[in-house]
Amino acid sequence: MEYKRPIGLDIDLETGVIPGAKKLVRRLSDLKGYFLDEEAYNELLKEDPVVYEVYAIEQEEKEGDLNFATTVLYPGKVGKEFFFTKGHFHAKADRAEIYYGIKGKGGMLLQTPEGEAEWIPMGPGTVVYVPPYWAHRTVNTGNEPFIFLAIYPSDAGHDYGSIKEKGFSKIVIEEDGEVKVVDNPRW
Ligand code: S6P
Ligand code: ZN
Repeated sequence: MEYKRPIGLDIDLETGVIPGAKKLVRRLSDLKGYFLDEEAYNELLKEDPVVYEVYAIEQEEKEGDLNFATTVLYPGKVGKEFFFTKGHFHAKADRAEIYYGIKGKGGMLLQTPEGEAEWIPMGPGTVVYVPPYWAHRTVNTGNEPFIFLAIYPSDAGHDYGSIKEKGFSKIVIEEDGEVKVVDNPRW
């Protein structure tokens, strides 16, 4: 049997960069239809800022193997809503995941297929267990990049469809200078 080689890498804890990783960039224009305030979205689209970057070390989609990736989620808002990642179920919906907070401040919105949502605040050192079947989206509620590591089965895949259409049942906004998790009026 031919064995794969082990990997040991140092994540840059200031920037979130994983050396040799595949880099993915998501700009505001990649998130069309995701934010509630369309006027604010179109205004900010003139600048089309980078909302987040992902640095991933991925294996073939085989049962038993693991991928890992850092995400650098930039600070910002569209109207009252904080910048977030698209959010997804796993294509193999029963695949779980672990997140680990590295830098900055934010949190994770999780949601069952029936729409029951949960919010978990995250900072450096926070570990979050994403159970099978829960969709997950991270949100930057701070003023600096929110950086975290995700470790997930290499055959998990991404299912963006239903979140793109309906979003989460909760949204994370700034109101009166406070971070609030409130019902999504469009849900
Ligand atoms: C993969 C894991 C993360 C996200 C990344 C970007 O299962 O959950 O690496 O892919 O945070 O989020 P999204 O929702 O655009 O894939
Ligand atoms: Zn995931």
